Amino acid sequence: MIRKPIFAANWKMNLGPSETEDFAKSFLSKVQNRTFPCDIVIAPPFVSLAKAAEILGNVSSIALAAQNCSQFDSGAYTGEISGMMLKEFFVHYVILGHSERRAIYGETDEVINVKVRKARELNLRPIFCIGETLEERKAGQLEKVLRTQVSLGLKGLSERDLLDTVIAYEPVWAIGTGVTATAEQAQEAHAFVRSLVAEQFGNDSAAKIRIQYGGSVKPGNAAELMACPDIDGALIGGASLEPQSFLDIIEKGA
Ligand code: G2H
Repeated sequence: MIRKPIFAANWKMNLGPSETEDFAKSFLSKVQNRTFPCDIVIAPPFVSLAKAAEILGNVSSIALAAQNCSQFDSGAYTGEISGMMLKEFFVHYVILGHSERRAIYGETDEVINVKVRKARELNLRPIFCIGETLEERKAGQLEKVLRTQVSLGLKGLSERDLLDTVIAYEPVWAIGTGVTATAEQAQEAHAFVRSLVAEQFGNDSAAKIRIQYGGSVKPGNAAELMACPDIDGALIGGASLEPQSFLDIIEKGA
């Protein structure tokens, strides 16, 4: 089973519309007329999606993602953005359950599961994030934490919806810290996550689902991480803010 790797730029709260224009034009000049053996996804802040869509929306090798979406369709939810609204901006993926959403905004596994199912209802592809904190890892709770996040977060999905979902394993202690999990640590966690998917959805689905690694991925460590058999691409924060750096990661890892 060959899984197509997926490299996604998670810009977080960086690059407003004018900076997005600069990035998109520069990135486009580097990738146009090229084909890649992987999917390339860019997740700007909501307010930069229109500019990203204007420049990159018709580039077949690139898809846009949002960094979050509401679990609701519409109504009195001040500050929220629905999945249906995102679709008007050529958004095909949505990052859900990122550890920053869990830790800073209190998103629970149950809320994330509703968002994942809502995204699929709207034919958006979730990039469903999981990962343990350093305290949890040190306390020997890695497997327990991942098991809970996977079983609750993916609950109720059909096989088809599962396979249109990407899992991003991001150990919280490696996020934005410059500390990356070793390839061995990452592979071990990815293999375990794949075994959890097998328990919940069967071996065939587990063999097909894509599991990205995230947490301080850089041009210098991408090749080693991506060479691991259960790692199918990366979710990249800081190192995706500059076009050449993001492209270097794709070229080294794909
Ligand atoms: C993890 C990652 C992107 P960074 O959050 O999701 O960010 O690459 O900056 O650690």
